[in-house]
Amino acid sequence: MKITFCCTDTKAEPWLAGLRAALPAAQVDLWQPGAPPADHAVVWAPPQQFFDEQTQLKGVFNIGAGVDALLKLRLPPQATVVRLDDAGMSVQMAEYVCHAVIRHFREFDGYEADVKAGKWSYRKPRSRADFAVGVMGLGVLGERVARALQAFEFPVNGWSRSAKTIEGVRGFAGEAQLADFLAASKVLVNLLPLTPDTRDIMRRETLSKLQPGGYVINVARGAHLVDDDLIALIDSGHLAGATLDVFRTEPLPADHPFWRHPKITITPHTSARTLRDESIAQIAGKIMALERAEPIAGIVDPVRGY
Ligand code: NDP
Ligand code: OXD
Repeated sequence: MKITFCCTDTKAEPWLAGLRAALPAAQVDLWQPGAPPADHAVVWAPPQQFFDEQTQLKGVFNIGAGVDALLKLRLPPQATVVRLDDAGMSVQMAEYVCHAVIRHFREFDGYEADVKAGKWSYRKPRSRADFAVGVMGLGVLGERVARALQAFEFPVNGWSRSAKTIEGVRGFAGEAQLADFLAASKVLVNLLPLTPDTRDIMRRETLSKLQPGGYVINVARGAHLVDDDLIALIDSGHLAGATLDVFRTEPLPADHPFWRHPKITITPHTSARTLRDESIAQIAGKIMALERAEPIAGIVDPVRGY
Protein backbone atom coordinates (compact mmCIF):
# COMPACT_ATOMS: atom_id res chain seq x y z
CA MET A 1 0.00 0.00 0.00
CA LYS A 2 1.32 3.45 -0.95
CA ILE A 3 0.60 6.59 1.06
CA THR A 4 1.47 10.04 -0.18
CA PHE A 5 1.84 13.06 2.12
CA CYS A 6 1.12 16.57 0.83
CA CYS A 7 0.59 19.14 3.59
CA THR A 8 1.33 22.82 3.00
CA ASP A 9 2.88 24.76 5.93
CA THR A 10 3.57 21.53 7.81
CA LYS A 11 6.95 20.08 8.80
CA ALA A 12 6.80 16.80 6.86
CA GLU A 13 9.54 14.70 8.51
CA PRO A 14 7.85 13.97 11.86
CA TRP A 15 4.59 13.13 10.09
CA LEU A 16 6.33 10.78 7.66
CA ALA A 17 8.20 9.08 10.53
CA GLY A 18 4.99 8.74 12.56
CA LEU A 19 2.98 7.35 9.65
CA ARG A 20 5.76 4.87 8.80
CA ALA A 21 5.87 3.69 12.42
CA ALA A 22 2.08 3.36 12.59
CA LEU A 23 1.80 1.61 9.20
CA PRO A 24 5.00 -0.45 8.88
CA ALA A 25 3.72 -2.42 5.91
CA ALA A 26 2.98 0.73 3.89
CA GLN A 27 5.28 2.82 1.72
CA VAL A 28 4.89 6.41 2.94
CA ASP A 29 6.40 9.18 0.79
CA LEU A 30 6.42 12.94 0.61
CA TRP A 31 4.57 13.88 -2.60
CA GLN A 32 6.63 15.34 -5.44
CA PRO A 33 5.19 16.37 -8.81
CA GLY A 34 5.23 13.33 -11.10
CA ALA A 35 5.21 10.81 -8.20
CA PRO A 36 3.62 7.41 -8.94
CA PRO A 37 -0.01 6.88 -7.95
CA ALA A 38 -0.71 6.23 -4.27
CA ASP A 39 -3.61 4.45 -2.56
CA HIS A 40 -4.20 7.02 0.18
CA ALA A 41 -3.24 10.65 0.72
CA VAL A 42 -2.66 12.63 3.90
CA VAL A 43 -3.23 16.28 3.04
CA TRP A 44 -3.59 19.87 4.16
CA ALA A 45 -4.19 22.57 1.54
CA PRO A 46 -2.63 20.60 -1.33
CA PRO A 47 -2.33 22.23 -4.79
CA GLN A 48 -4.81 21.23 -7.51
CA GLN A 49 -1.87 19.62 -9.35
CA PHE A 50 -1.69 17.03 -6.56
CA PHE A 51 -5.20 15.71 -7.28
CA ASP A 52 -4.81 16.12 -11.03
CA GLU A 53 -1.90 13.66 -10.82
CA GLN A 54 -3.10 11.38 -7.98
CA THR A 55 -6.18 10.08 -9.73
CA GLN A 56 -6.28 6.57 -8.16
CA LEU A 57 -6.68 7.58 -4.51
CA LYS A 58 -9.06 5.49 -2.40
CA GLY A 59 -8.82 7.74 0.67
CA VAL A 60 -7.97 11.41 1.22
CA PHE A 61 -7.24 12.18 4.88
CA ASN A 62 -7.36 15.84 5.87
CA ILE A 63 -5.18 16.74 8.88
CA GLY A 64 -7.77 19.25 10.10
CA ALA A 65 -11.46 19.11 10.98
CA GLY A 66 -12.58 21.73 8.45
CA VAL A 67 -12.65 20.71 4.79
CA ASP A 68 -13.84 23.98 3.20
CA ALA A 69 -10.48 24.61 1.46
CA LEU A 70 -10.16 20.98 0.34
CA LEU A 71 -13.65 20.86 -1.17
CA LYS A 72 -12.82 23.84 -3.42
CA LEU A 73 -10.49 21.52 -5.36
CA ARG A 74 -11.42 18.95 -8.04
CA LEU A 75 -11.03 15.67 -6.15
CA PRO A 76 -10.86 12.14 -7.58
CA PRO A 77 -14.55 11.15 -7.63
CA GLN A 78 -13.99 7.66 -6.19
CA ALA A 79 -11.94 8.87 -3.19
CA THR A 80 -13.43 8.83 0.30
CA VAL A 81 -12.64 12.18 1.94
CA VAL A 82 -12.08 11.91 5.69
CA ARG A 83 -11.56 14.74 8.15
CA LEU A 84 -10.08 14.66 11.64
CA ASP A 85 -12.69 13.55 14.12
CA ASP A 86 -11.69 15.22 17.39
CA ALA A 87 -8.15 13.73 17.65
CA GLY A 88 -7.53 15.88 20.73
CA MET A 89 -9.14 19.04 19.36
CA SER A 90 -12.41 19.07 21.30
CA VAL A 91 -10.80 19.47 24.73
CA GLN A 92 -8.72 22.37 23.39
CA MET A 93 -11.82 23.99 21.93
CA ALA A 94 -13.65 23.56 25.24
CA GLU A 95 -10.75 25.22 27.09
CA TYR A 96 -10.60 28.11 24.65
CA VAL A 97 -14.32 28.85 24.59
CA CYS A 98 -14.81 28.46 28.35
CA HIS A 99 -11.84 30.78 28.90
CA ALA A 100 -13.30 33.40 26.55
CA VAL A 101 -16.79 33.18 28.05
CA ILE A 102 -15.55 33.32 31.64
CA ARG A 103 -13.07 36.10 30.95
CA HIS A 104 -15.90 38.20 29.55
CA PHE A 105 -18.53 37.16 32.13
CA ARG A 106 -16.23 37.80 35.11
CA GLU A 107 -14.89 41.04 33.54
CA PHE A 108 -11.26 39.98 33.94
CA ASP A 109 -10.14 42.51 31.31
CA GLY A 110 -11.58 45.26 33.48
CA TYR A 111 -9.89 43.92 36.61
CA GLU A 112 -6.57 43.70 34.74
CA ALA A 113 -6.90 47.33 33.66
CA ASP A 114 -7.76 48.34 37.24
CA VAL A 115 -4.71 46.55 38.62
CA LYS A 116 -2.48 48.25 36.04
CA ALA A 117 -3.93 51.58 37.19
CA GLY A 118 -3.28 50.67 40.86
CA LYS A 119 -7.03 50.51 41.56
CA TRP A 120 -8.63 48.11 44.10
CA SER A 121 -12.20 48.05 42.87
CA TYR A 122 -15.10 45.61 42.64
CA ARG A 123 -17.61 45.07 39.90
CA LYS A 124 -21.16 43.99 40.63
CA PRO A 125 -21.51 40.21 40.12
CA ARG A 126 -23.36 39.41 36.90
CA SER A 127 -26.25 37.00 36.78
CA ARG A 128 -25.36 33.69 35.16
CA ALA A 129 -29.02 33.22 34.27
CA ASP A 130 -28.72 36.34 32.05
CA PHE A 131 -25.74 34.85 30.20
CA ALA A 132 -27.19 32.14 28.01
CA VAL A 133 -24.50 30.86 25.65
CA GLY A 134 -25.62 29.79 22.19
CA VAL A 135 -23.42 27.27 20.41
CA MET A 136 -23.89 27.22 16.62
CA GLY A 137 -22.89 23.78 15.35
CA LEU A 138 -23.35 20.81 17.68
CA GLY A 139 -20.93 18.40 16.03
CA VAL A 140 -17.80 16.85 17.47
CA LEU A 141 -16.46 20.18 18.75
CA GLY A 142 -19.70 22.07 19.44
CA GLU A 143 -21.19 19.33 21.59
CA ARG A 144 -18.02 19.12 23.70
CA VAL A 145 -18.06 22.90 24.14
CA ALA A 146 -21.74 22.90 25.10
CA ARG A 147 -21.11 20.25 27.76
CA ALA A 148 -18.06 22.10 29.13
CA LEU A 149 -20.06 25.34 29.47
CA GLN A 150 -22.75 23.48 31.39
CA ALA A 151 -20.16 22.52 34.00
CA PHE A 152 -19.95 26.26 34.84
CA GLU A 153 -23.75 26.40 35.05
CA PHE A 154 -24.28 28.76 32.12
CA PRO A 155 -27.61 28.21 30.40
CA VAL A 156 -26.67 26.66 27.04
CA ASN A 157 -28.56 26.78 23.72
CA GLY A 158 -27.50 24.81 20.69
CA TRP A 159 -28.26 25.16 16.98
CA SER A 160 -27.63 22.54 14.33
CA ARG A 161 -28.92 21.46 10.94
CA SER A 162 -30.73 18.39 12.25
CA ALA A 163 -32.42 18.35 15.66
CA LYS A 164 -30.19 17.14 18.53
CA THR A 165 -30.98 16.07 22.06
CA ILE A 166 -28.18 16.92 24.48
CA GLU A 167 -29.17 16.78 28.12
CA GLY A 168 -29.45 20.27 29.61
CA VAL A 169 -28.97 22.02 26.24
CA ARG A 170 -31.94 23.85 24.75
CA GLY A 171 -31.90 22.64 21.17
CA PHE A 172 -32.83 24.60 18.03
CA ALA A 173 -32.52 23.27 14.50
CA GLY A 174 -32.59 24.52 10.95
CA GLU A 175 -33.10 27.88 9.32
CA ALA A 176 -36.62 28.17 10.78
CA GLN A 177 -35.33 28.22 14.38
CA LEU A 178 -32.23 30.38 13.91
CA ALA A 179 -33.94 33.64 14.94
CA ASP A 180 -35.34 32.07 18.14
CA PHE A 181 -31.95 30.56 18.95
CA LEU A 182 -30.24 33.96 18.59
CA ALA A 183 -32.90 35.77 20.60
CA ALA A 184 -32.45 33.25 23.42
CA SER A 185 -28.66 33.78 23.54
CA LYS A 186 -26.38 36.48 24.92
CA VAL A 187 -23.07 34.90 23.95
CA LEU A 188 -22.74 33.35 20.50
CA VAL A 189 -20.10 30.67 19.89
CA ASN A 190 -19.58 29.66 16.27
CA LEU A 191 -18.54 26.07 15.57
CA LEU A 192 -20.14 25.55 12.18
CA PRO A 193 -18.33 24.20 9.14
CA LEU A 194 -17.89 26.74 6.34
CA THR A 195 -20.34 25.80 3.56
CA PRO A 196 -22.40 27.81 1.07
CA ASP A 197 -25.23 27.74 3.66
CA THR A 198 -23.13 29.10 6.52
CA ARG A 199 -20.89 31.67 4.78
CA ASP A 200 -21.58 35.18 6.22
CA ILE A 201 -24.01 33.69 8.73
CA MET A 202 -22.83 36.17 11.38
CA ARG A 203 -23.91 39.46 9.83
CA ARG A 204 -25.90 42.51 10.95
CA GLU A 205 -29.27 40.83 10.47
CA THR A 206 -28.39 37.79 12.63
CA LEU A 207 -26.02 39.37 15.19
CA SER A 208 -28.53 42.10 15.96
CA LYS A 209 -30.94 39.39 17.13
CA LEU A 210 -28.61 38.47 20.01
CA GLN A 211 -29.65 39.84 23.39
CA PRO A 212 -28.40 43.40 24.14
CA GLY A 213 -24.84 43.31 25.48
CA GLY A 214 -24.21 40.20 23.40
CA TYR A 215 -20.75 38.75 22.88
CA VAL A 216 -19.40 36.83 19.86
CA ILE A 217 -16.82 34.04 19.90
CA ASN A 218 -15.75 32.85 16.43
CA VAL A 219 -13.60 29.73 16.44
CA ALA A 220 -14.72 28.17 13.14
CA ARG A 221 -13.87 30.13 9.98
CA GLY A 222 -13.36 33.82 9.24
CA ALA A 223 -15.79 33.80 6.31
CA HIS A 224 -18.66 33.03 8.69
CA LEU A 225 -18.42 36.60 9.97
CA VAL A 226 -19.03 39.92 8.21
CA ASP A 227 -16.26 41.93 9.88
CA ASP A 228 -17.71 45.42 9.36
CA ASP A 229 -21.12 44.37 10.69
CA LEU A 230 -19.53 43.06 13.90
CA ILE A 231 -17.58 46.28 14.41
CA ALA A 232 -20.66 48.43 13.74
CA LEU A 233 -22.75 46.47 16.27
CA ILE A 234 -20.01 46.72 18.92
CA ASP A 235 -19.52 50.43 18.28
CA SER A 236 -23.28 51.06 18.46
CA GLY A 237 -23.32 49.36 21.89
CA HIS A 238 -25.61 46.45 20.92
CA LEU A 239 -22.75 43.99 21.32
CA ALA A 240 -20.23 44.14 24.17
CA GLY A 241 -17.33 42.66 22.21
CA ALA A 242 -15.86 39.59 20.61
CA THR A 243 -13.13 36.98 20.80
CA LEU A 244 -11.97 35.91 17.34
CA ASP A 245 -9.59 33.09 16.46
CA VAL A 246 -10.22 32.88 12.71
CA PHE A 247 -10.24 35.49 9.96
CA ARG A 248 -11.16 35.94 6.30
CA THR A 249 -7.49 36.48 5.52
CA GLU A 250 -4.89 34.71 7.64
CA PRO A 251 -2.52 35.97 8.90
CA LEU A 252 -4.80 38.91 9.72
CA PRO A 253 -3.52 41.86 7.64
CA ALA A 254 -1.57 44.43 9.68
CA ASP A 255 -4.02 47.23 8.86
CA HIS A 256 -7.18 45.31 9.84
CA PRO A 257 -9.18 47.14 12.53
CA PHE A 258 -9.55 43.95 14.62
CA TRP A 259 -5.90 44.35 15.71
CA ARG A 260 -6.62 47.55 17.56
CA HIS A 261 -10.29 47.41 18.55
CA PRO A 262 -10.46 47.74 22.36
CA LYS A 263 -13.43 45.34 22.65
CA ILE A 264 -12.10 42.65 20.34
CA THR A 265 -9.64 39.98 21.48
CA ILE A 266 -7.84 38.09 18.73
CA THR A 267 -5.74 34.92 18.64
CA PRO A 268 -3.89 33.48 15.59
CA HIS A 269 -6.10 30.48 14.62
CA THR A 270 -4.93 28.48 17.59
CA SER A 271 -8.09 27.53 19.49
CA ALA A 272 -7.76 23.82 18.64
CA ARG A 273 -4.49 22.73 17.09
CA THR A 274 -3.95 19.52 15.14
CA LEU A 275 -2.04 17.21 17.49
CA ARG A 276 0.36 15.13 15.44
CA ASP A 277 0.52 11.89 17.43
CA GLU A 278 -3.25 11.68 18.00
CA SER A 279 -3.91 12.52 14.36
CA ILE A 280 -1.45 9.96 13.00
CA ALA A 281 -2.97 7.26 15.22
CA GLN A 282 -6.47 8.17 14.04
CA ILE A 283 -5.55 8.34 10.36
CA ALA A 284 -3.52 5.10 10.43
CA GLY A 285 -6.41 3.31 12.13
CA LYS A 286 -8.85 4.58 9.51
CA ILE A 287 -6.62 3.67 6.58
CA MET A 288 -6.45 0.10 7.89
CA ALA A 289 -10.23 0.08 8.46
CA LEU A 290 -10.91 1.36 4.92
CA GLU A 291 -8.59 -1.33 3.53
CA ARG A 292 -10.67 -3.93 5.40
CA ALA A 293 -13.85 -2.27 4.08
CA GLU A 294 -14.96 -1.46 7.65
CA PRO A 295 -17.03 1.63 8.47
CA ILE A 296 -15.19 4.72 9.79
CA ALA A 297 -16.29 8.02 11.38
CA GLY A 298 -15.51 11.42 9.89
CA ILE A 299 -16.38 10.77 6.24
CA VAL A 300 -17.13 14.05 4.49
CA ASP A 301 -20.24 14.41 2.36
CA PRO A 302 -19.08 16.65 -0.52
CA VAL A 303 -22.67 17.65 -1.35
CA ARG A 304 -23.44 18.75 2.22
CA GLY A 305 -19.99 20.40 2.36
CA TYR A 306 -18.84 18.98 5.71
P1 NDP B 1 -18.87 18.59 12.66
O1 NDP B 1 -19.06 18.26 11.24
O2 NDP B 1 -18.71 17.47 13.64
O3 NDP B 1 -20.09 19.48 13.17
C1 NDP B 1 -20.68 20.46 12.40
C2 NDP B 1 -21.97 20.92 13.08
O4 NDP B 1 -22.49 22.04 12.35
C3 NDP B 1 -23.08 19.86 13.08
O5 NDP B 1 -23.80 19.91 14.28
C4 NDP B 1 -23.96 20.30 11.92
O6 NDP B 1 -25.32 19.92 12.03
C5 NDP B 1 -23.84 21.80 12.01
N1 NDP B 1 -24.19 22.45 10.75
C6 NDP B 1 -23.62 22.30 9.53
N2 NDP B 1 -24.24 23.04 8.60
C7 NDP B 1 -25.26 23.66 9.25
C8 NDP B 1 -26.28 24.55 8.84
N3 NDP B 1 -26.40 24.96 7.56
N4 NDP B 1 -27.16 24.98 9.76
C9 NDP B 1 -27.07 24.57 11.06
N5 NDP B 1 -26.12 23.73 11.52
C10 NDP B 1 -25.23 23.28 10.62
O7 NDP B 1 -17.61 19.57 12.74
P2 NDP B 1 -16.57 19.80 13.95
O8 NDP B 1 -17.35 20.03 15.18
O9 NDP B 1 -15.55 18.74 13.97
O10 NDP B 1 -15.84 21.15 13.45
C11 NDP B 1 -16.56 22.32 13.22
C12 NDP B 1 -15.69 23.37 12.53
O11 NDP B 1 -14.75 23.91 13.45
C13 NDP B 1 -14.81 22.85 11.39
O12 NDP B 1 -15.54 22.72 10.20
C14 NDP B 1 -13.74 23.92 11.30
O13 NDP B 1 -14.12 24.91 10.37
C15 NDP B 1 -13.69 24.52 12.69
N6 NDP B 1 -12.42 24.25 13.37
C16 NDP B 1 -11.65 25.30 13.78
C17 NDP B 1 -10.47 25.08 14.44
C18 NDP B 1 -9.66 26.21 14.94
O14 NDP B 1 -8.52 26.02 15.39
N7 NDP B 1 -10.16 27.43 14.95
C19 NDP B 1 -9.98 23.73 14.69
C20 NDP B 1 -10.87 22.69 14.24
C21 NDP B 1 -12.04 22.97 13.61
P3 NDP B 1 -25.78 18.39 12.02
O15 NDP B 1 -25.32 17.85 13.36
O16 NDP B 1 -27.24 18.43 11.88
O17 NDP B 1 -25.04 17.74 10.88
C1 OXD C 1 -9.17 22.68 11.42
C2 OXD C 1 -8.48 23.90 11.76
O1 OXD C 1 -10.13 22.74 10.63
O2 OXD C 1 -7.36 23.81 12.29
O3 OXD C 1 -8.79 21.62 11.93
O4 OXD C 1 -9.01 24.99 11.58
